[in-house]
Amino acid sequence: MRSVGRGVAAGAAEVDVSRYTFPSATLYMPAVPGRVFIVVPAYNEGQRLLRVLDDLARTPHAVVVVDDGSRDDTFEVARGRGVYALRHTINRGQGAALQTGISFALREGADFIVTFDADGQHLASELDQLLAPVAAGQCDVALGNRFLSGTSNVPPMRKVVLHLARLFTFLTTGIRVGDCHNGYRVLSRGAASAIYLKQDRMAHASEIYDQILRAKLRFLEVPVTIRYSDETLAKGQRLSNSLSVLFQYLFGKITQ
Ligand SMILES: Nc1nc2c(ncn2[C@@H]2O[C@H](COP(=O)(O)OP(=O)(O)O)[C@@H](O)[C@H]2O)c(=O)[nH]1
Ligand SMILES: [Mg+2]
Repeated sequence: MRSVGRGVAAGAAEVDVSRYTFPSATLYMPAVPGRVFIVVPAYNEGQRLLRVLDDLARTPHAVVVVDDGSRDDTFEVARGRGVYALRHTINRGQGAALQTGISFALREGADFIVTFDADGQHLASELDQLLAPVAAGQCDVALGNRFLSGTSNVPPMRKVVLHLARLFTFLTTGIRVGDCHNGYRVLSRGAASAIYLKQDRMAHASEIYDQILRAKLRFLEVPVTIRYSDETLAKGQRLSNSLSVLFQYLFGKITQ
């Protein structure tokens, strides 16, 4: 989207670049009022991460990969792509990887923080529609919802797990969210500063709603596509994990 040349891209603002190298060129920037950092938690994603970074390279935003102690070449893939590459020396879980990336992005001056999975289930082409309401100040947090889009091929068993998770989140936090285990989100700087994930593993997905409520953050749900393939189904979360996530969440609440 960042391009040097003639013609006006839709929704883009013209920037005077006469002080840059090519005095006659015009630079078009996307209409996001601030710096966007895309945080990508990654655990043993190797070649899948490579494809995700190619997809994200089409956006003009900074990318932060947090390798969560992978045993494969995930870290080398990230480093080879010239993105920010952080590494946990041991596997700590998706919640911890997200918090590491969010803290880093805040420290680097991010105005908006996107969370984006490393396994190819999210589409970079849908980022602008998630960013728009946060950039326009309509909400502090935009949450992806795969059930609003009609373009996600969610397998029936996954639907059951996700609806149980939704019920659980409603019973424990009172918050009504249609797709509470969706990792595609955008946070304003203020929202990201108000949230601190202490649940290292998957229970952070419920914990984040406690914090959204406590900090009185305004949220909106935005339709997104979640792509399922044999590869992602073989490695993703299953019903059998749900009990352990439930236990982690309740244990975290008691001990916090
Ligand atoms: N499963 C798992 N994923 C992790 C971990 N740390 C980071 N991640 C990343 O978190 C994202 C979501 O994980 P995934 O297992 O695909 O969950 P699902 O898409 O919700 O079924 C992926 O980008 C993973 O690479 C971890 O310890 N376990
Ligand atoms: Mg996944």
